[in-house]
Formats: sequence, structure tokens, C-alpha cells
Amino acid sequence: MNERRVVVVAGAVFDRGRLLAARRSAPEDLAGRWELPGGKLEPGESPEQALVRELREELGVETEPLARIPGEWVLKPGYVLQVWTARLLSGEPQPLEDHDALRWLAPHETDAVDWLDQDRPAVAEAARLLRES
Ligand code: 9L3
Ligand code: MG
Repeated sequence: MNERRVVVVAGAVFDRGRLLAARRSAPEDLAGRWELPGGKLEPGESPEQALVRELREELGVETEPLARIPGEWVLKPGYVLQVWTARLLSGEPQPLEDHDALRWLAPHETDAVDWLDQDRPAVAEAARLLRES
């Protein structure tokens, strides 16, 4: 059972005191909702490696994972979401794949977008970290 579990990793990407939000363009039932960008682990990858790869593919940026946000959220049967904070190292994020808009949110703006339900607990913790930093 355990080996059939799919882990989706997402990044709470911080830069200059702001949090990156990405608007999904697919699938249809999620399009228009905002998420912490990321995707599925590939075989043999660590979660951190998967996160760096996904953010490179989807946004064209280099990032450094910082710390896991405690918790794990069920997306659908057999799929769980894990979230890491990450620091932008280089590049300006662009919606290259799977997104049609990006926003950098200041601490007071983190509730301003319609986050996917499953991302909300991690976003709340990321916003708390942002306000503390
Ligand atoms: N998902 C939920 N929250 C997120 C991410 C990155 C992904 N922050 C969900 C949406 C999809 C599934 O996980 O149903 C796989 O994500 P992707 O590979 O389509 O990004
Ligand atoms: Mg993705």
C-alpha cells in the first residue's frame, strides 16, 4: 500500500519578504485556483530534488529548499501533499507550464487569492513565517 502512495511536493517560495502564488491553468476543476507550485515526485528523487526540478520546469527559476512545513495533506486517495519553504536563488518566475498567472504576495496579502483548499493550512503557516521574518 505504502509504495503506491504518490507524494506531491510544493514550495512556499520566499523572496524579499513575499510569498509566491501560482494560478493553475489545468485540470479544469482546479483551473483558476491558486497554489503553492510543485508536482509529483519521480522515482528515485528526494522530495527536495523533486521540488527544485518542478520549480525549474514550471517557473524557470532556481530555488533552495529550506525546511519542511510540518504536516501532510491528503489530495485524493493515495495522493498526499508535502510542503517546503524555499528561497529564490535566481531567475524571475514565469508561468511556463501549468499556470497562467503568478503573484508575489506581501504578508498582508496572503489571503488575497483563492487558494486550493488543500494548500490552505500550509499557506497559513508560510504566511506566519513570513510575518515573523
Ligand atoms: N496539488 C495541490 N496543491 C499543490 C500542488 C502543486 C498540487 N500545491 C494537486 C493538484 C493535482 C496534483 O496535486 O491534482 C498533482 O499536481 P501537479 O503535478 O498537477 O502539479
Ligand atoms: Mg505542478
